Amino acid sequence: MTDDLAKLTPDLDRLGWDDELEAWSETWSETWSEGLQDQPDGARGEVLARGRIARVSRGFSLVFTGGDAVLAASDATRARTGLAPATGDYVVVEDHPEDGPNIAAIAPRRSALTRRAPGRVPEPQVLAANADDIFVMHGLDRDINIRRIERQLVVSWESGADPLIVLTKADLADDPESSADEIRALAPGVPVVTTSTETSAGLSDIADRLSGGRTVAMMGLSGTGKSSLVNALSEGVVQRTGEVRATDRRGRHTTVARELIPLPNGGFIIDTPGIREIGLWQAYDGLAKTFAEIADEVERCRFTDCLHEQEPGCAVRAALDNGTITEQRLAHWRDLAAELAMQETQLAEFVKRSESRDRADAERRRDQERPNTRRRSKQRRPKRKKR
Ligand SMILES: Nc1nc2c(ncn2[C@@H]2O[C@H](COP(=O)(O)OP(=O)(O)O)[C@@H](O)[C@H]2O)c(=O)[nH]1
Ligand SMILES: [Mg+2]
Ligand SMILES: [Zn+2]
Repeated sequence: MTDDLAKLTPDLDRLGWDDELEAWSETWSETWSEGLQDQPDGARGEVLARGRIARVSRGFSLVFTGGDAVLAASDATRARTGLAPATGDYVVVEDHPEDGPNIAAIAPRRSALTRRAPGRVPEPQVLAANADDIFVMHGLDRDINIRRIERQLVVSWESGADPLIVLTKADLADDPESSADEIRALAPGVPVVTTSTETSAGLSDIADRLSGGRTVAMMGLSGTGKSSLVNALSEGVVQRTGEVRATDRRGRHTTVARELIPLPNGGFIIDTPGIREIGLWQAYDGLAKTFAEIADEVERCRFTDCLHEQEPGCAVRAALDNGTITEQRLAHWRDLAAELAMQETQLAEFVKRSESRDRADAERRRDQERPNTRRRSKQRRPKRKKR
């Protein structure tokens, strides 16, 4: 935590702490201090700072406060509110006599880049909060994976921020503009820019997106040029390459944590390194926005539960016949919709299982409180047989 990020301390204004956040924190503080009145003197915390989370790692958040950056415990927040603090969150930090600095409150998020958390439990994970734009990044040094772009667009639209497709390493492509055109055709309504940190092509377009204190979150596989872009945009002020890095098994260097990086032009960029899989999390709006031409037709099908196969009055089939929808887009849309449907099933099962577990726990507790129940007598140790 003793790297350059902790030394960068943009003031509250620059962090985007506006009237709305001020009003939120005031309302919050009033309710909070009322709640504290019931607590004994020694257990009362006090507000230490307001700020924005620069990084979350291992139960701690580094918070830009305008003054010195503060390291605050995040786990307690999650336990108390069910919300895990995320990079980019606006927060109030409390200093507690026993627990030390911790995140006392998280402001309502204006956008939240959310994926399904890795692992078997169906739950969301916020990768970046309060971004204005999401850069969906792909390197022109390899074949473009359109399915990956579509998936990233679903997640981006769902976040509430606007996606922009950034094609990096334009210097390595024969004809970057024709690649951009191909992608424009497959991602209707999403701006596409090509850049190169080698030649500086397209960098001013990118910088414009970040001016006026805007926040951008980057999404892209390792090696697509995210860190290089940060270096180029920061004009050497923030040297990311070689810092805050760990060596992975293959001996390559990778940035390890999601970080909110202040840029000289007033903007912020959030790097999300090391993310290979973006699982969707209940991203119905995002899916509809990414495949708008299909979503429009689905609305017009005669049956609300139309599967767009052989049903009469299916607008999707009709649009396929007249060419407003392509087979490819429909197939990709079906796969992503199926992923969301599968998740609903998993979620329902998970809720059912945890409800029956809760019931069982409650029964066990009741039994233990009640003396002389069958369950208790069963626990008695069997008598040892005499030899
Ligand atoms: N030729 C060229 N190479 C680039 C460009 N941007 C990044 N690279 C190289 O691509 C590799 C991965 O870049 P990096 O920024 O670390 O990717 P990250 O994993 O997304 O952060 C590095 O070797 C960079 O030097 C570019 O615009 N042109
Ligand atoms: Mg990187
Ligand atoms: Zn239909």
